[in-house]
Amino acid sequence: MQSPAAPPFGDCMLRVYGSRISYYTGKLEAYLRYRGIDYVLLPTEPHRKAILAGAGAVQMPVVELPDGRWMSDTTPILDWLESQPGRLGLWPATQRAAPSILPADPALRFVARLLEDYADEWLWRASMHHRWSHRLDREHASGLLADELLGHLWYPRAWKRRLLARRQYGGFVRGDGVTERTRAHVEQGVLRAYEALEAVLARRRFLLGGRPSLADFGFMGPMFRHLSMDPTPADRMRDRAPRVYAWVARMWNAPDERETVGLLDTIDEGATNGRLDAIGEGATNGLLDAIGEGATNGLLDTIGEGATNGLLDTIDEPIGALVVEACETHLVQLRENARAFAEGRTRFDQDVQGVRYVEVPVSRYRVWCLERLRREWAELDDEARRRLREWLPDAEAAVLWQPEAPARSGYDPEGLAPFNRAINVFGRGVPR
Ligand SMILES: N[C@@H](CCC(=O)N[C@@H](CS)C(=O)NCC(=O)O)C(=O)O
Repeated sequence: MQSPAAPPFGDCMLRVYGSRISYYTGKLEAYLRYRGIDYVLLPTEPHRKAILAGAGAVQMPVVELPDGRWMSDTTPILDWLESQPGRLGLWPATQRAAPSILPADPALRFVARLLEDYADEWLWRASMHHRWSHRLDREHASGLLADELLGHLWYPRAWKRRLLARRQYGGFVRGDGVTERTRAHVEQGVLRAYEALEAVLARRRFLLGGRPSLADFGFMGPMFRHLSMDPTPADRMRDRAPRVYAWVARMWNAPDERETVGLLDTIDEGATNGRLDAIGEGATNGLLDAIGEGATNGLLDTIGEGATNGLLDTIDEPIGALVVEACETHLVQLRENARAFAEGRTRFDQDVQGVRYVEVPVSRYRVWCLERLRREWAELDDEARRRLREWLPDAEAAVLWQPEAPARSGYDPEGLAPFNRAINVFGRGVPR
């Protein structure tokens, strides 16, 4: 079957291959919108050959640059894009002097990286379970994907939907350790994340301050295209985590949110300022809004105008709770996965918060994730480590600083990511 040609690039426009309901595509799109970087979204499947040749692996998203280079993996993609404000014309002029999405404070920067990885790699299982285990959600997602990804194939639509649902449920739900024994824990993991996020968002508009950081973009993976859009978990989110629901919309509306970075500056200019009315969300003026969000919000924004530029410079209680949850779940899985990889196994068992997950698939990519976090830790100064260790639970977090790495991934040894030959998180895409 002939693949349709990708449309020509506009000036400085990225081609993002993915899906409009994909986890990581949503994360990347939120970032591109925030920075005002132009892109066109294309489905992966009709372009499989070109993606394999260009990026090395078919996954969502994969990005083709106007100069012919390919990028994959949202974590290094965001890092690279953040390092390019003045080059290639990708960043619009209005954004070139904008502050980084990484906190200036080293301990907070580490927190941002840890939370991004937790959202990327731990909440993935729960998000797949919510999408593919319930009939309503399965029907919703399989219909959308059949049309979007497989629309160019002549097979009957019902057959495509069945194929997709079986692949996703078999590989990413049953095949990733979601069973009668673990299901409750998988679902509680989302509720625990909601509880922590609700506490954070009661204090400020974004996770680490008055504007989005890397941690916010990480959480857009699970929270946007899955948990706030799939019918069953979206009901649950509206019910249990309305602030998270509102935050998802704020993140998607990020171009406007850029304006709120200087919240106090705007208030200083007086209540007649037009922008302030917009921030005021209705009858309240900007000043009341700022106070209404709690004294700490205004305070953080004030501090933010200095060295930290809108982001926190200390770990507070609600962020600390999220960090503990990430260590108890995600770091345990990273450690056990790495040990199993070192032993040459393809499946392993793990105990997470007292619940046993049996026969989960080993991921080489996640060995690399652990390597990256350990490298970040190794680069911290003593003061940042001391501040972090006040929050990190020793038993689960020691894998970050124990002298011997539990395994070596051998992936991207030259440090070329996101321009290296990519690998999938699992095998050839889906765990087998
Ligand atoms: N680490 C990658 C992960 C990308 C990824 O795994 N995407 C999923 C879909 S959202 C995928 O393509 N899975 C492979 C498959 O289903 O074949 C990233 O951050 O971009």
